[in-house]
Amino acid sequence: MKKAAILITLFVLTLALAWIPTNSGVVAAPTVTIKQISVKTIPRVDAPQALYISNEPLVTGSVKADVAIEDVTIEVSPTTDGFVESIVSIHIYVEPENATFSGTYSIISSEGDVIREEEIEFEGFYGAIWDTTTIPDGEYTVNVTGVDYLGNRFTDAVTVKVDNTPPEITFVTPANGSSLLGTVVINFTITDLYLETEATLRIDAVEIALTVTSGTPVLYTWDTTEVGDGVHTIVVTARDALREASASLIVETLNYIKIANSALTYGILLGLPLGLGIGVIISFALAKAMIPKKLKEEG
Ligand SMILES: [Ca+2]
Repeated sequence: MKKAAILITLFVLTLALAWIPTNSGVVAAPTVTIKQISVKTIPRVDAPQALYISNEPLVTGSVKADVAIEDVTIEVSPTTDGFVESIVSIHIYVEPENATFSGTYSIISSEGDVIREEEIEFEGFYGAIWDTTTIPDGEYTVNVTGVDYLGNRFTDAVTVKVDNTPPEITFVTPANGSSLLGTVVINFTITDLYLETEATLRIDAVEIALTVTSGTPVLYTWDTTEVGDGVHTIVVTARDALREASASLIVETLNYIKIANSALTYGILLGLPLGLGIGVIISFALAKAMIPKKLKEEG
């Protein structure tokens, strides 16, 4: 019916243009150019078309044909195991690629907050940029919903985890720069929304594997007498899905210096009286030996 209506319209237009007289009474040849006719109700047409009323083409032009959509796909990239960070791309594809899609795409948090919602109409491909640094880390779903010219409804969605924050490591004990003796507790906490459970504690070159939970204190008992006196480095390394983070302390152990100092102190404390005692005995012995000799000389 619509096709017939278009043909009738073109025919009436032809008659109207033919009816216009010129000053000389001669009917001028009409020049009509229609650059584009959008025919939305005819069956699928894949190539430019010409409309004919008689043997000669009266009007010509391209007929843009709408094409039924077969599928719609939405993608977020780049992703790593479903995680995204920083600035990412949102790509929406329709198949076939010359089909026109009209609808919306949206980004919704796991709590239901609508982060973004935009009306879109495109043919084949649509691209957008998403800066994830402006929103909290968490799970988000990117949706696309729309229709083709036949009213067929299409939707697709992809869920990603946004993680722009490296693990945060906080030491409680020992204090950075402190001097340590004997057994001490290395106490620290790691926090991250998507913390990997495997972490590492390293004391100088010795690595200790730990299982950690975000926000739960980690206590490691360290016998500092097992290492020599001097400066030591304590490093904690933790990971989330996208990166690794470390924090370190520098401490000094003084066990053997302390022992040596103690020995020296005890030696002095014991040695002084002992020395004095021996000195006194020697003094008496000398005096005893010298006094009779002196008396004999005087006698
Ligand atoms: Ca993280």
